[in-house]
Amino acid sequence: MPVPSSFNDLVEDRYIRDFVGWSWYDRKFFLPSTFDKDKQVILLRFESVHYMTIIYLNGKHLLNHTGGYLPFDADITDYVKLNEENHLSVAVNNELTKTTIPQGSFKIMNDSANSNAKFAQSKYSFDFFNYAGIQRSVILYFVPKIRIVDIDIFTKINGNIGIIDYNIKINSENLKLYNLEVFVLDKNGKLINSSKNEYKSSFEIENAKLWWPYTMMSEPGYLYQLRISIYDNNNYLLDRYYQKVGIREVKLSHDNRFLVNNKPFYFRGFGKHEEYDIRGRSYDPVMTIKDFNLIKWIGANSFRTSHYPYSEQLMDQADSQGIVVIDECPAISLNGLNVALYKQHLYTLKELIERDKNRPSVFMWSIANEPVTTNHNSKEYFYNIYTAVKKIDSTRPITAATGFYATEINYLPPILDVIMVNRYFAWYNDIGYPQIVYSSIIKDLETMFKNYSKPILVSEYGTDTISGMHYEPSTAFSEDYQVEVLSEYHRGFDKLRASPFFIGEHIWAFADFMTQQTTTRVGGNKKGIFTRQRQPKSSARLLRCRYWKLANVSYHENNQIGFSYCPTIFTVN
Ligand code: BDP
Repeated sequence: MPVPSSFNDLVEDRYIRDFVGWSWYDRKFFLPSTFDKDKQVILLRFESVHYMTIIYLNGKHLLNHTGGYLPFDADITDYVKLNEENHLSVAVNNELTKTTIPQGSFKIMNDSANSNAKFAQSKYSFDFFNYAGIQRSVILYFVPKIRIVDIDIFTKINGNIGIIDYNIKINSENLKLYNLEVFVLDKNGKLINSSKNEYKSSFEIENAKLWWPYTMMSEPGYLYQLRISIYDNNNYLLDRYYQKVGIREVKLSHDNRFLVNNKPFYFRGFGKHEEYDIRGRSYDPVMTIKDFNLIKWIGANSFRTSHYPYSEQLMDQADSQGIVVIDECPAISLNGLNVALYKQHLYTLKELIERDKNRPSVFMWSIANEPVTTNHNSKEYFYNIYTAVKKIDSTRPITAATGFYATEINYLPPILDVIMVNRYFAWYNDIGYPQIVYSSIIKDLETMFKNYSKPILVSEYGTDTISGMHYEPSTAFSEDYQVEVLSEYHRGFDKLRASPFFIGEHIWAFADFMTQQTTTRVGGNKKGIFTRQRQPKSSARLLRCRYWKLANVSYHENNQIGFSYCPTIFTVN
């Protein structure tokens, strides 16, 4: 099996595609004796293995990890053999249970006619295929024994001054033995500030170039760098790390707007998946760049990592291209809340924040998607999750997506800073009647705001659409129907935009994606604006016209003034 990749779609075998249980990866590698055990350690880093992992090196148990989409590493210095072959074994189990994030189940079933034909059924209530395997890279690397182990960055602005608060940790208690040097470099590597032996301090940068989202400023995603070095007392360089820093501040205003650098920010973009043909949920450098180019082509400024953390390389693109991210943990469709689930949920959130805390593109943490929050015990569960996350990061608003209507009992919204809502008017309700969308979305969101007084973002709306299918008058699944339904939502959004609480619109979904097999899915979920191969459906043109209009930019990459991607209206004389 190649790494990185999901194993499911690589073989012509139904059993392997749908396999649930333990699979094993084996790899031999050679390390030369030039490695210096007194000065260095060897780390083995797994960027993502889905879902449960047990690692053995040379037959010895190294570590266990639970959770599918976040990195973990191990110090293998004392386990490796130098000048010899080493044997790495990775056992991966993709079985989901009531206490995994996300949840699922696995059963041996009787056929429905009771003919004694049995089959193994994996079931989950989330709507994406449970791809598995070593889905992101595995990296073997050397680091110095005394080294930088953690960096926390917080940025603020005060007039034209950009403030970078930092906190650097090294793996030694005896700081007197070392000298720490921190340089602030601009994008071109020019030194603009520095400090000596200050592990926790601040830089003030006059006329700072701020990190702005795409289309909000002509140079979006501006990144400074901290060059952090530790020397021993003989001025010998022990470790150096380059940490990118985008100076920006996000907050909610008293009148419920979302602000970036004190300016209102309106989210326009997508719920996405990180998944592709054949390779499944693997990091793909080619497709990642294609997706970012499409996001920019269409004039979006943001996306949600629905419904799990995406690869670090993809997140790097968001930072450097100025695309805003709502960073979601894999707690999707939680139901039957329990203590073990809570522990795993919080553990996953901690890992996520640990990984992405210094990313300027991450504007909010999404703690769940459509959990069942109609029972009273969900109140305590999510309040505790919220409080724990706030304790770790008080600088970013916390959100979650809810599928409940404004009139239903729902314990989640009062807990959140920002409410995300997933809505399927004229699809899961009243299919075939796009005319109900306009008044339904307005009524629902206005009631929601009346009930909770929080900023609201529509995090999903859409219809399944088979690329190339056309009907006039439009019918469900046709491109025409998707365009019509989206247009009705847009009319509603334009009315809602007059109120500050309505802070954005994310369509479901960026591209078609694979799901488990059900009678409502024809080769996966087809709500994409793009096909799974990233070709536009008719709705992509509609969205391109709308998003660029909303962007309201007075400049454009091609320096066209007064450009528009909306259809030209022909007049007949
Ligand atoms: C929403 C879910 C999303 C699904 C979508 C759909 O959040 O994961 O794919 O519905 O049904 O409720 O297309």
